Amino acid sequence: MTDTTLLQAGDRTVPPTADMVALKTGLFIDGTYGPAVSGLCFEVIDPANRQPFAQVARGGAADIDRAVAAARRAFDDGPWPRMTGAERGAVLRRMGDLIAARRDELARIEVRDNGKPLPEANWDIDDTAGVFHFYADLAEGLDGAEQPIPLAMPSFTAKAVREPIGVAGAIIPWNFPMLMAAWKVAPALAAGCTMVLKPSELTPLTALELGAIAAQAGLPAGVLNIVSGFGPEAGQPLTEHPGVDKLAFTGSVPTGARIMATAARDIKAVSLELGGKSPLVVFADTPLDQAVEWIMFGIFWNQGEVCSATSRVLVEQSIYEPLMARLADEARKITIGNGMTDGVLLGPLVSAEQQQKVLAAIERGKTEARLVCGGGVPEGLEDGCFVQPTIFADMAEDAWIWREELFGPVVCVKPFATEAEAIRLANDSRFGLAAAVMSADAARCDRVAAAFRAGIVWINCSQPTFTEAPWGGYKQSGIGRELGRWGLDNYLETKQITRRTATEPWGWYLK
Ligand code: TXE
Repeated sequence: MTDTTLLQAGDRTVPPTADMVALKTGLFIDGTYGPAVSGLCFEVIDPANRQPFAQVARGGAADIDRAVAAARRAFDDGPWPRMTGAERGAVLRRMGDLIAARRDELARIEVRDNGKPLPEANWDIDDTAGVFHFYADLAEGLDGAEQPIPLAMPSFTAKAVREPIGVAGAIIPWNFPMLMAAWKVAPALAAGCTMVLKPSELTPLTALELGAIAAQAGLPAGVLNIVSGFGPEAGQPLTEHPGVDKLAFTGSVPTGARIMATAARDIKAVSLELGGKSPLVVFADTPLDQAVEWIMFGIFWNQGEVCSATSRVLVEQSIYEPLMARLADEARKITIGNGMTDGVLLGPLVSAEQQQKVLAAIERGKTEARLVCGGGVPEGLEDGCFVQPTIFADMAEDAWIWREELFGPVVCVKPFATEAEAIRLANDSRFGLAAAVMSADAARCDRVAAAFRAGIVWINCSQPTFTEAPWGGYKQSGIGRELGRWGLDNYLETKQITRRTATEPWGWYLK
């Protein structure tokens, strides 16, 4: 153990240290923190040194029952869905303000929990606050947003109104722990829903802290409930629970498929944000520096643990070798280390399991592609879950390494001869989350962007993500869109209200 003592989960059980604040580590149900019904906890591990640094309550089916009951009461009888959008917006705005005010401490928790470099964790927390502020505005916009519907038949009028869908169950991954919580919590609350949130067992701390932030901002008890725990123990009962009206999930394709199948039993609404193997197409007229910069950002940012990472790079034949040489040169220079250390650009992967998964994938890749650089654990960093920035080239179109999501700092590079070939290779994937194109020719960029079968397209960049814009995938990358006004739609039902305005008898049965 390093600098903290393991303690029982409950209220503020991890004491402050030099680089961390006190944390909430109990389940947040009906407005208060407390232990799991079983009394069990699990350890949270710092992937930079594989040491446990916190114990968190291990929620199970009984805790999900309590949390859903609280959310159900808050939805069926509580004030939240009945408030005006402006009133809800004011609470969301305060949540955003409180997150922004605690940016440094929350970012440091994120580094310990996930491994990412501190400057990237700072972005995450800034974005998290921004998401709450954005949906605060959209909540206000819901007031008076009913739509009159012109009808062909006289003596009837109709309107469409938007209403919260009910109790939402949200299950999130570990790559952007607090931001992924915000992507689901903020629009759900803006819409007037109540929620049970299950963070990833690998990174539960900042999401649990959202409970304290919500309470401080004046969110009524029971509106947001947070149950930390493992997928089969806490996630599965949440997806099966008859008291839940809607499921929102971000994570792997197999888990997403299981959630969809479970939701089908009682026809719950589902939105899924799943994996990707996104292409970045680089034409020869792209300035080399820019190409190298965005290729690197597209795959090494957040250790490549990004659903939209551009992990397949297609390079026009004439610049293939020079670009590869430059890329390898720059990749070797990346500073790897503990995310807390100044100047580090690549932290550890989230867990020993993820590290092993990526290292095993690299070994398989070595049998079907040329390893250009990286390919192992960086020297001197064997204590943490680190993987070198890794580049593969010259693989076949059907190579496993070219087709499967790895979720690590591993990029595959392939040449192409024509625009048509680039588009064909880019779209030849079961995924369709993101795609990017780089060229000095704007018309060509537009053509390629239109041809991509993906939900997110970047031109002359890769990865910039904006709260205002829709986010989600085609094909096996998911269903539905998060962020922007589309994110709000996930949590709204549409009701038509039709009124007969004539007063004379209808005269169908009663002539
Ligand atoms: O994902 P899971 P894991 C991909 C990435 C990664 C792989 C495995 O390729 O290597 O998935 O990661 C909860 N019922 N992505 O195992 O299992 C789980 O507790 C209900 C892509 O972490 O999908 C966690 O909260 N919930 C991705 C969440 O699902 C269950 C981000 C995600 O875990 C459950 C993360 C069940 N039966 C991984 N089983 C992206 N799209 O951004 C697990 N969970």
